[in-house]
Amino acid sequence: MRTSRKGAIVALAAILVLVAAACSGGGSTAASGGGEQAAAAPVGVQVTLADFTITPSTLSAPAGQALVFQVSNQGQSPHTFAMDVGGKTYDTGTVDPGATATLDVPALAAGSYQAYCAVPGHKEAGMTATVEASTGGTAGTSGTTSGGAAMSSTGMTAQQMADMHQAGVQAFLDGNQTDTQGGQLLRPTIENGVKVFQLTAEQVQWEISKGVFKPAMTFNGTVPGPEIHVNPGDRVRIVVQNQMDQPTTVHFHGMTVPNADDGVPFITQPPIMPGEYWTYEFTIKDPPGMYVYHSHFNSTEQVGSGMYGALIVEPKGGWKSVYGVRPQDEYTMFLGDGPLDYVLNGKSFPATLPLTASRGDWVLIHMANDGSLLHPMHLHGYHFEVVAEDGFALSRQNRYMADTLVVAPGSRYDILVHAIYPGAWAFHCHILPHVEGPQGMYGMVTALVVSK
Ligand SMILES: [Cu+2]
Repeated sequence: MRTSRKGAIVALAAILVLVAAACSGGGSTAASGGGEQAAAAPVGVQVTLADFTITPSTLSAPAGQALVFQVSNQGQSPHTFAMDVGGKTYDTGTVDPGATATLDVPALAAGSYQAYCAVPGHKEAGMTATVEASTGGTAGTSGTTSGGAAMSSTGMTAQQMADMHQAGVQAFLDGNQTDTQGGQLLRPTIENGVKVFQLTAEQVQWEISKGVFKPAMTFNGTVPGPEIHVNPGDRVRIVVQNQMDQPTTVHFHGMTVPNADDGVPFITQPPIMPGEYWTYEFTIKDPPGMYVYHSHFNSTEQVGSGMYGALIVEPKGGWKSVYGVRPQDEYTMFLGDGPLDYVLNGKSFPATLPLTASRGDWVLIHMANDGSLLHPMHLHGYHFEVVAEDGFALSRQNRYMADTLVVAPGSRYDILVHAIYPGAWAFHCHILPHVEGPQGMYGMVTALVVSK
């Protein structure tokens, strides 16, 4: 975290914490019983280092869930935060005075673990803490957490809950949580006037949030796969190489294509077996808008694990020729759920990227849901205009304003936001278990950040 941004971050964090609090009223996600939603996201644990203490001295954590220790050094000396688990040492490395770091620790079995500063002499000087990993809501029964404060039904103190929410928001606002991003533009080669795109189906470990890797099935190694941009009338060839250990096919969702290029195994083509390739070729007959390519083989696993990408038919005269205004900012937002958990563009909050705009911009967002659940996407502070459905621009009288748009599996929408209100405005799925638990926000949360 850069200190120069600290004031702004704290202010934005306050906004988003308020936002989160407003959204989270009502039923809580049960901490006991280890529901699937709770198991999906790593659990943040707040740690403060000083000269020469670790606070709190007893760190309560759920057993059986990946942990992310959010470490802040408020001392005058460099320190580390380290833990020995099963013969392996997990260590942040040096955290300078005033700096922060995170330490990812895989799921722990229930029990007590020692944590310490690994700088020589500091452990002996008293820089130790106990990590109590427990199942269900029994954490902290000894009352040894900070101040011996009362536990909420979540097994955390109110302060711990607030701290974890804040840590997630800070990580989001710090940005660049993961090294990878999906949806990058795929450049074609031109062969005799045909735009040729190369897609490779491959299995990778995909980082959905910092330090949390999931086995993914991808096009060209990313989730979403790369973006294919074409114009009406283009002749397009898409060569799909299968480097996975199971067959696949590719379907061009919403596109008008010859039947033989529809990508359905044993209806229009044989599956593309491992090591083989298949060529799809067609002319773009559909109007400008958002379309999707995705696997059509073992789809629950393959699409759920990331095999989808945007196929954008761009108007030759720019989007103004279709929607009447010229967008200064253009984003694609893929909704996903399933084996990769709840993700926006293949990332779970806080690793999602914010949508940024300057005040007064028109922001065009192409939205698509390639998950298996409905996701009502809600933008705070604004009403947006729905200008296209399933790749077809709506007529003037059929456009409509909304702040919450239910995006069904397979649906696409183009929406326009006139970014006239500065600030960080949360933009999230409103099915609450997809976005927030006792430890803070996760999953399908991002923000529209409008500069002044
Ligand atoms: Cu949702």
